[in-house]
Amino acid sequence: GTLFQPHIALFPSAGMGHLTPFLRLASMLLSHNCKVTLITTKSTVSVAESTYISSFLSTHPEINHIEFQVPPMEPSNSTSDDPFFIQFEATSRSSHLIHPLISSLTPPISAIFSDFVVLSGVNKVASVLGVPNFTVSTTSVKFLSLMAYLPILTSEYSTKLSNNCTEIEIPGLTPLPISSFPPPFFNPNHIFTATLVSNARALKDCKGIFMNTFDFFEPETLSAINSLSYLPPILPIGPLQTYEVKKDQRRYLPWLNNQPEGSVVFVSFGSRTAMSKDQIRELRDGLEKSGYRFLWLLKTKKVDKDDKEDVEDLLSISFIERTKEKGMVLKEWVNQQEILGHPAIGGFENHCGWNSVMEAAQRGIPMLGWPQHGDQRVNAEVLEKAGLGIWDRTWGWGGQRLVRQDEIRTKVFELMTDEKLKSSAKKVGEEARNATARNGGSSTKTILEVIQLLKQ
Ligand code: BUP
Repeated sequence: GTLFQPHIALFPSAGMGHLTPFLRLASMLLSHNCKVTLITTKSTVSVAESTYISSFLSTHPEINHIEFQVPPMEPSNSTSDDPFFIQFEATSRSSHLIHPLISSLTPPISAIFSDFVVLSGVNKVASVLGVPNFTVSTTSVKFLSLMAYLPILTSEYSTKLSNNCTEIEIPGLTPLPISSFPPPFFNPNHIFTATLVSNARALKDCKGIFMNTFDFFEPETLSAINSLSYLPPILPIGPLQTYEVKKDQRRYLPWLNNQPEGSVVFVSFGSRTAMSKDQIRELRDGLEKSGYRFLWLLKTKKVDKDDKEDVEDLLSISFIERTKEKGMVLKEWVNQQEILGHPAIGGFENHCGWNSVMEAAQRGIPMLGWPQHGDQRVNAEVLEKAGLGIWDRTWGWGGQRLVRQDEIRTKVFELMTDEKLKSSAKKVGEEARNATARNGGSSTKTILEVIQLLKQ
């Protein structure tokens, strides 16, 4: 009948990179008159996650919140000590256990939107409940296509990676350089790889895959992946729009307001990068030598609550003194969307986490990519091809080698002076805003079609 209110259960996985797109999607669903249930794990890895969840819930009391207690895993001789990977695996293994938590809700669930990392278990729950499960992918289409192919790839490593090949051919897609594969992918037993492989096998059984991207950004990969018979429809619905409430304590704002338009490099490597002290010093000197103004978000630990060192100790008081007119260094959570939207920002030096890429795309801010781990090198290829940014492949993965101050200075200079880059990034921004336009944007249409379907 008419006016049926679909009830959608959202189930994100660990880390801000995963939580963020889900909260943005939740806020969009609410604005389209859907009922939303948010499933989160009982304890989160980072403080940022729990802060975002509680502030989101308090601004949206109409949301039904379910806390899922993930059964602890037997202490094993794990292949990784990354707390996010460990949480991925634990949640992935037990995701089918959400069934009793959502089977008797009123009104009954009409669909589940779940993270790639819990896909396999949630597919089973969805099929018992007789509702569709859509995957929400938190990466580029190019990296998704690599993950989708991973089960085949890991079983064929011996033949594929034999004679020193430098690229992998995935049917229908442009070849991927081996150097862009996340290093754990070469070990099929690594928990990151094993978790992705088991969920990749389940991709074919979900109803569709929401992607935080837009047609203009990855045209070739999008059309190629849509022709692969082993995948459900790919649904580009990005860039997902911010909902974040502006906080009062933003001591960077008055500083930013005083900087000339387009003059500041915003430097941030996401919520999960632990940069070594040596590398931080090279970056510090490279930034200073570039002569550009900078707003630098400094992090030394993978998990926020472990990050306790002082800016002065890390960078030296004399550096802070010398650069106090030109630069600001922060060691706190900021509203990144708001910073990227500030007229003073002229460039973004970043790890190429997919949310960050989409946030820069939305504003047409040129990027200097410095991929650190995971999907980030593949993402860097994508954003370079789209005209949003540049990166230097010889810098390697985060921590692989010390990138010297002069290399950093040179690239920052290029980022801030390349006029061709500026105009192609601007074009990306226009296309991103077209895609998300309320009337007729391609991404808007795609999500509205799904909601419409669920309303019937
Ligand atoms: Br740090 C930081 N403020 O201080 P990514 C991040 N963010 O708003 P990541 C802030 O968190 P993965 C801060 O705007 C983005 O939406 C940022 O996601 C926001 O990278 C999100 O960019 C971070 O995808 O996650 O955190 O490294 O490794 O999963 O990509």
